[in-house]
Amino acid sequence: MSVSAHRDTFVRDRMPPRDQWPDLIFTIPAVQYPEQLNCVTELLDTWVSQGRGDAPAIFSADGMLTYRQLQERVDQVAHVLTDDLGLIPGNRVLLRSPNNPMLAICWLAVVKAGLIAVPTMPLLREKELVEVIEKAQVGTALCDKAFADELQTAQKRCPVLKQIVYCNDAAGAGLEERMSGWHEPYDAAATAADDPALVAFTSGSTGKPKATIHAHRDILAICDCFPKSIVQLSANDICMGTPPLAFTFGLGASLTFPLRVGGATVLLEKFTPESFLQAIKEYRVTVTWSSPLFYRQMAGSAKKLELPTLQKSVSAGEALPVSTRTLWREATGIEIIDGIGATEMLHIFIASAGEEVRPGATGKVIPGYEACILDGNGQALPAGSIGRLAVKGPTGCRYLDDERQRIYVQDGWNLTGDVYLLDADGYFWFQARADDIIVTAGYNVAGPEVEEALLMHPAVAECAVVGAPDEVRGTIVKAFVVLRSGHAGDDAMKRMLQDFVKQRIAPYKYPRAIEFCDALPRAGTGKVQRYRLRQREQGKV
Ligand code: 3UK
Repeated sequence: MSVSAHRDTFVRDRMPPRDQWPDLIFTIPAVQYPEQLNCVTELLDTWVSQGRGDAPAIFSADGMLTYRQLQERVDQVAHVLTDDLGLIPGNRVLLRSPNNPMLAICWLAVVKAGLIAVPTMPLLREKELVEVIEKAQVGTALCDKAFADELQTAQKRCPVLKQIVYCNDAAGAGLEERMSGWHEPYDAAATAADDPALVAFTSGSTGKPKATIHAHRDILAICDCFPKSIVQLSANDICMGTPPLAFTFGLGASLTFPLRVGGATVLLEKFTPESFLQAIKEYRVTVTWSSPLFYRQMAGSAKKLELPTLQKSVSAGEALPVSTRTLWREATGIEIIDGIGATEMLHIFIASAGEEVRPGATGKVIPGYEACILDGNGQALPAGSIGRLAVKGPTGCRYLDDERQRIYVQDGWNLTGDVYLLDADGYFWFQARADDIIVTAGYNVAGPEVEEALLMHPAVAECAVVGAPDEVRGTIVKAFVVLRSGHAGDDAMKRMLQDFVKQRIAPYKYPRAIEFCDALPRAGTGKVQRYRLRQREQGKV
């Protein structure tokens, strides 16, 4: 029996009932853990005690922090949280900041102290912050001064949020001042492996955001699967990514993965495609983590980018179009590692690298996880079929107090909401989110296939394809297209793109309507919000 350290059992008490949990499987040696563990001890303290305290851990605009310096600061913040502010294990702490060293320090301190981190996406506004605070019943927030405004207005509507402590305040007050009073090492809370460490909110395309619960063991399990077997990360690696640490893709990519192997991370508060490329050179980055669109923008029109240290690039969050994969390979020589992950699963569970890559496919299920595709009745389908993606592994979905648990988890499988084709070699080919399948004139059209075809045209910078209501045809395929600069969005361009698509995929899939726009609606994770385009179209009739 494991012994929980949580004296505040709010989150533990709101886990789904055991019979609604997904199966958790620990089949590979890499994910055997003791019943008691604090993941920050494993990610940080072990390196210092093993004599690697002087190795670089975090690079940023403010300079470099070694593992020892990082540990010192983490221990200071942990003291402030529990000894100054009086928090007890199991309390939730909201984190709000751009990606910078202080955010990393705060995340590690919260978890080391046995508290539960509730990171928030930088783009969240007052209304969404209120939802997060109320749902997770957050009493304390650590907030970068630059992000104070929205949180302050949210606090007025949330009596539960008693205290906000600011950091990176030019006035020098706040968290840093409190930290300076602490010099002793901090003993990590003696948490159970399955004590909750993180409540991560989904980007929530529709309805109320969902809060996913992840334990100390889950944090280690994601570090010991994808980054080790597929990326083959090592202590020599320097990682740099675009996703915020509040998005679990970014948490792994830019914090826990590099720390787990004794490597380093570069944390950038702001970047553009150009400045990110510059930073790869400046910090001698070896592995980048980003979204398909950002790789496309970085590849730009340049045929050759001089990035001598860069060895690997990981893409996740959305399907990686073949044309984007090709552009990045032509620019850098690197074959992108595409991977599908989900907030519910914490990180990536299907991916392939190097020689194993099949352009157009996401990849194979990674060691430690199992995946299959199911028909409408929950029966596994044979290779060659298209169905609902189902996955299980050492991590899985546990929503905080949410009816939708029964939708995501069925018969022990996590159902991500994606439609995939599984081929005879075990490769998974993304078709669409189930909600994004367009039914037009009796045919099923997967929007991403039409998008892929459009993206092959050199005039197209980005695009999104949805079903739009049509008086005659019921639903038609409609494309929203952002053109590269120098191209005009006129009728001639529409006809050219329509013909272009017809030549590449079955003609009935071509977009009958095309609308040119300056940008696509995107969530803070970088994902295109197709539902917003759909809603707009439905609002027109
Ligand atoms: C979609 C992909 C095709 C897919 C995430 C890596 O994206 C992450 O989590 P979210 O909860 O969204 C999950 C959904 O996003 N998706 C993600 N990656 C791919 N579709 N190809 C891909 N490579 O619909 C999935 O169900 O925001 C990604 C690591 C951690 C994450 N949380």
